[in-house]
Amino acid sequence: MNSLPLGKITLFSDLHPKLYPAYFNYGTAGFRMPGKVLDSVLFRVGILAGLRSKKMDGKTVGIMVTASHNPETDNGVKMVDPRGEMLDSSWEVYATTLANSSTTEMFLSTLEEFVEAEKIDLSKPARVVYARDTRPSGPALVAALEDGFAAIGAEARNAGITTTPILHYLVKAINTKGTEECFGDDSEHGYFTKLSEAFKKLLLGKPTPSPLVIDCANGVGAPIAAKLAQYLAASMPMLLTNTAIDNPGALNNLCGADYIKTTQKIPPSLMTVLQPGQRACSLDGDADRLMYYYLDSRGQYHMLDGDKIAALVASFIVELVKAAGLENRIKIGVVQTAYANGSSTKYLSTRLPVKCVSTGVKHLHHAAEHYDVGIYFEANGHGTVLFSQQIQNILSGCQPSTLAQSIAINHLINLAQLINQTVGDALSDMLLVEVVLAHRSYGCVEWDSLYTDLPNRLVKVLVEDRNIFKTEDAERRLVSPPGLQEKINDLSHKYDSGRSFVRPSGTEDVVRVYAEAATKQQADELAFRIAGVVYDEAGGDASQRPMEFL
Ligand code: NG1
Ligand code: ZN
Repeated sequence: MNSLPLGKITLFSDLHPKLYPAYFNYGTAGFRMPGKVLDSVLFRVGILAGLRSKKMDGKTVGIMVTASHNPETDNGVKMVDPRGEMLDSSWEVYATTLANSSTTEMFLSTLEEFVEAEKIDLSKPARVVYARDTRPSGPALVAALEDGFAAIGAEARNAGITTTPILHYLVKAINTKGTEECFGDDSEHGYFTKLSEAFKKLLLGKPTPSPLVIDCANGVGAPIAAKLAQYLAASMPMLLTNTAIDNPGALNNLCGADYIKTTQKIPPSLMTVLQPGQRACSLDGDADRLMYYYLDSRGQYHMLDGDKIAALVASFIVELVKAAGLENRIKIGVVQTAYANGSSTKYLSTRLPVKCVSTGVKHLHHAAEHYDVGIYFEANGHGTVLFSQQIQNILSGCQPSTLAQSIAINHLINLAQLINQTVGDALSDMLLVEVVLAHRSYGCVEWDSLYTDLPNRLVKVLVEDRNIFKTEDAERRLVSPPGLQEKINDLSHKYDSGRSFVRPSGTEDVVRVYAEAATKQQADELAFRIAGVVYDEAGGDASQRPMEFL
């Protein structure tokens, strides 16, 4: 087939008309909107994924139907490139244009222009693998996606209900099958086997961890963590909570990683479950984010976020590389965003190079690829560690001269297996944390004491047009509206250790204000004062002005 099957696409497209005037934008998290408006978008993404596969010489492309930590009524879709990574940004623009064509006719002509511009060889095969989370709107959206596959003639594999990171794993496993870079068996069984075997090897000779409470956000993490528990058996005792995937409205509601990070509170459902000193963690709705927390002996809540995970993991890897005698051959680095707590940046910078990039996983991932071992975590708990192929080859070919070196090298090899290097993976990251805690003989308190977080506050501001906000320097400075950054600086300087920045969200129609300062009261005050200034500059309806919270 050397031209688009226009007749077939028309027939199917008429079944999935664009009914809503909404503007669809393929942002940092793909398309994300109320589930009910997404039918036409899913159909078109099905076609686009087929074309992406053709463009990539018939390699398998992934599609995940999820809205992550958003409320249950939202849904979304994102594409995964053949190496298991996020869709190439140049295609995000095409996705947006195709999703917004108002009629089948316009959709077809845009599609034809796009095939021409990208010089897509339509005779190539199209292969896709797709999955969804547990949202009630998922089945209908998947049906629309499947119509897209049928319209373009893609060979489609349904991975069922699974986590975003497992879908990324499958994409990479399928595309590396039978090659030197084989990522693992291309099945959920392959994923669980890879993780659980590496975990057991890394814990050999260490005491079994005490039971870990896992808040599954009433989402897809629940059935998947339950399966993982079977593979890990007695090596990792887990207490799964918030597993009610069939309870309407329960997903991400008063629980989950985003609730933990944004409210800085323990989920109410864990109040009676969690014992002082016991480790707990929360996944988000598609299980790619992870937050840890605990109650101290006085019953006070402490959060161990993505920054604390980065600090724990980075210092462990630095030590292993030294113990392996490879510190001159392996360049390790950490990547953060402006949301990283100032104390974490200080802690990490004394140990290894730290780079700050714009918000969004793709920026972190790409920056981490510049190191031999690149560690990246967003404060919100999304992150992973990348080991370059060259380093993995060096590790497996290494001739250690001492027993200590040999042990350290084996640990590094097993870590590279344990970590889902395609994308942040709450379950893989959780096992990583447990490994480091076991090796260090740390409980939560010792881990928490690596450094003390600066109190911080994140505030959303509803403005008329968030597009007038433009930033530079990894989103740490506003260049537009003019003069606003100076006001932010003046206010920040009034507070001890004050730091603040303002940027437009990539996933919500809001502007975000982040502030940190020496005390909680100061951080709150700074955030709300800046939110007020932002609102006065660009807001609309006065009832939406952020209220002072002191
Ligand atoms: P936006 O809405 O652009 O702030 C949010 C998160 C990001 C990232 C994306 C993608 C914060 C402050 N922002 O982006 O870190 O995770 O969603 O899901 O947490
Ligand atoms: Zn997520």
